[in-house]
Formats: sequence, C-alpha cells, structure tokens
Amino acid sequence: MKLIYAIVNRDDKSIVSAELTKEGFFATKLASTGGFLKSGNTTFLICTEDDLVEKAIGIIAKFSKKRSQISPSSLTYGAMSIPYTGLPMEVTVGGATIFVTNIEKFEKY
Ligand code: 2BA
Repeated sequence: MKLIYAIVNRDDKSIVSAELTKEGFFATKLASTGGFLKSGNTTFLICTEDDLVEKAIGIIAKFSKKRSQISPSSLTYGAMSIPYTGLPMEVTVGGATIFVTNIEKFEKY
C-alpha cells in the first residue's frame, strides 16, 4: 500500500475531493500553509493500493490548476514583520505537489 500526500490550491480542494470520492478513493483533507507564500493550501492524505496510485495522481493532476501568484514583500518572524529585501515576484503555483510513500501497516478498527 502507498500513502499519497497531495498539496493542492485551496480553490481546487472541493473538486479534487469530489472526484477522488466519486472514483472510490478514501481521502483526508488537512488545512495547510505554504512556507513561501504563507497562504492556505490543502493537503490530501490518500492511502491506497499500489496499482491505484497512478489513477489517484491522474485525478489530482486533472483537477488542480496552475496559477500565478505574487510572493510576499515582507517576511514575518514571530510578531515582527521584517521588510523583504527583494521586490515581490510572480511565482507559478501548482497544479499539485505530490509525494508517495510506502505504508508498512494499514489497519482500521
Ligand atoms: P509555497 O511554499 O507557498 O510555495 C508556493 C510557490 O512558490 C511554489 O509553488 C513555487 O513556485 C514558489 N516557491 C516556493 N519556495 C520557493 C523558494 N524557496 N524560492 C523560489 N520560489 C519558491 P509549488 O512548487 O507549486 O508549491 C506549492 C506548495 O506545495 C508550496 O507552497 C508548499 O506548500 C508545497 N511544496 C512544494 N514543494 C514542496 C516540498 N519540496 N516540500 C514540502 N512542501 C512543498
């Protein structure tokens, strides 16, 4: 079995979730925050059989759009906001960032 971590833009989370469920995948959605843009995204955890991994990734890829976003012009350390030395820059985010790991044991009680 494999565990798929898929980080998707929050605007795509509903369609990705609906399509995964429609195709019979079990998924958990976690609210997450990108370290660079510091804006919210969604991380899906999907545990599935090895031979279904590519199908799940195909669904995620199909419904996760690429977007241009502007990087922040300041960085925040604790309560302090430090001016960023560079100008805000445009970055391309997504469609989805995906990691796949092996699962040693899977049980449900
Ligand atoms: P963020 O960290 O907010 O990054 C958003 C976008 O900013 C990235 O899009 C990339 O285009 C750019 N970016 C990130 N770090 C950068 C850096 N050090 N220098 C220049 N540009 C940078 P994506 O690559 O599509 O990543 C989307 C989100 O996926 C990330 O949001 C983060 O939450 C996650 N992610 C991406 N790569 C990761 C990794 N290797 N490990 C863990 N999470 C990752």
